[in-house]
Amino acid sequence: MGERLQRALLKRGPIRSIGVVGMGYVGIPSAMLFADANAFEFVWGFQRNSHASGYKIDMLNRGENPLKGEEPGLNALIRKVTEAKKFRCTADYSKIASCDAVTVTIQTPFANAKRLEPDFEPLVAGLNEIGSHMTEGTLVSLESTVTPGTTMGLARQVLEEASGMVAGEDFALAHAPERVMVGRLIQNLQEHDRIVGGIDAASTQRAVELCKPLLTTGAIIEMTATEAEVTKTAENAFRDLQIAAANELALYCEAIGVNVYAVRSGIASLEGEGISRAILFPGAGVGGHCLTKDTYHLVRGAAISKRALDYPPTDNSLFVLARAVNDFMPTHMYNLTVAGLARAKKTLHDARIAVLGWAFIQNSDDARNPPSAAYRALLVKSGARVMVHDPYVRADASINLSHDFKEVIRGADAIAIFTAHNAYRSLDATEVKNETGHPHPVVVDGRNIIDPDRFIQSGFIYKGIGRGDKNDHSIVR
Ligand code: SAJ
Repeated sequence: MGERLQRALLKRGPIRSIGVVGMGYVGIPSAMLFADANAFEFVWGFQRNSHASGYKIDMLNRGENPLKGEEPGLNALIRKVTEAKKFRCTADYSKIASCDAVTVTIQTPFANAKRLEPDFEPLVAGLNEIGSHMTEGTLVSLESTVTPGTTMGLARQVLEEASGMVAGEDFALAHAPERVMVGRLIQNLQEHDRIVGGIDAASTQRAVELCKPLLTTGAIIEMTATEAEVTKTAENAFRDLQIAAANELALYCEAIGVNVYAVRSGIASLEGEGISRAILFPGAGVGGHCLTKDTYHLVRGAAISKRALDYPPTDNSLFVLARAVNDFMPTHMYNLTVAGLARAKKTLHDARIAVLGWAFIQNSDDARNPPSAAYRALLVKSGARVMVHDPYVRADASINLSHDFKEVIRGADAIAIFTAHNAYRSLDATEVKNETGHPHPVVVDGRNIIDPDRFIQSGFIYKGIGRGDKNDHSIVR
């Protein structure tokens, strides 16, 4: 293994043309940066012409950005590379044949997280398309987050069966996981260190050749494909664990009657040699496409590995427990809402509730697994009428999601803040109260972005995650 691939790569020459499969939050910025790099001549963006996402093809080819949130630099870059004719989006996968390298940025959700059953159908479909069209000496680089063992296992198998070629001999295969956050996609792709792991040394070096031109301050970190898979899933599982610890602390602070944010900055003040205090922020829940599933990819990796995991099978994994704590937070928001309404002698039945924020993260239109969805479901089940506001997420009548803020809060018995959008940071307590038309509306702050005293002084009944110091305030009549 290796020499034959070396020869195939040498014969192919330097990477000039690239294919990016999956035009989403990772695929679009990656494709644009590849197209903008002098090292590369042309980039194809591959997108299935599906009912849900087919519209992106024409938008991108018109030089427009299908992503609606704040993404510094992305709009201009899309215009630049399409005008320069260095990028084109298509649903015609036969163009893969002309690509020296193909990256895979396809979603890898779980069909059933509890039973560790992933939904790899979109990934396998994409790999099949790539395998059926790729030519000798192509590099395939998986950027999607996958269960450890997938690159060396399922991905290699699907590509070999579809192409009739052998990984590590006729084509290169690597895992170079994305590490981007919505709101700073371009910056993260350029400045975060890039983990690159090939199935062999030649594949690793070919993937380094692909990733390096994108980096400004970020460095390449080489490892094996499986190490790269564990690194990616583990860094998200650790982040989820840190958030769960902050959330549990917030629940304790409410029970004890203190302000978790004062406690948090106290803890964070302990600095010095060898001391790191990465205490994150409690909140209304953890959403998105990453932290909500990558723990299960990591746990599944150990569960399906040929080597036995030396840990009592009945005992829950720490990471899975953390998932449960974070998944509980929307229910806690529900309980705070019920408690707040009770102080106004109201129940949820027939109450009007305004939910502020459907995106899983601030200043973005990314509404994958929003914590507010679980909260809304509980409210609807209790007979409440729920209106949803979000400045970025596409309006959606099925969940009463509107961009008209006043319409959403009009007549609201309670207002629940789920996303820390900038638009909600400067809410005027008196104006909001007048719009509700109630003497003592309830406000539940799930992101600690409003000043409790200003709302309490205006007559609100205030509840906040981790605000044990305020949650039993006396009502200002
Ligand atoms: N959240 C909290 N408290 C915090 C931080 C976040 O409640 O202190 C919530 C957010 O509100 C959000 C969710 O967690 O609902 C996820 O937020 P995030 O900031 O982790 O955003 P992601 O999921 O887009 O980004 C993560 C990042 N992973 C790490 O930092 C280890 C990012 O670097 C990854 O690229 C991304 O997952 C991914 O694509 O895997």
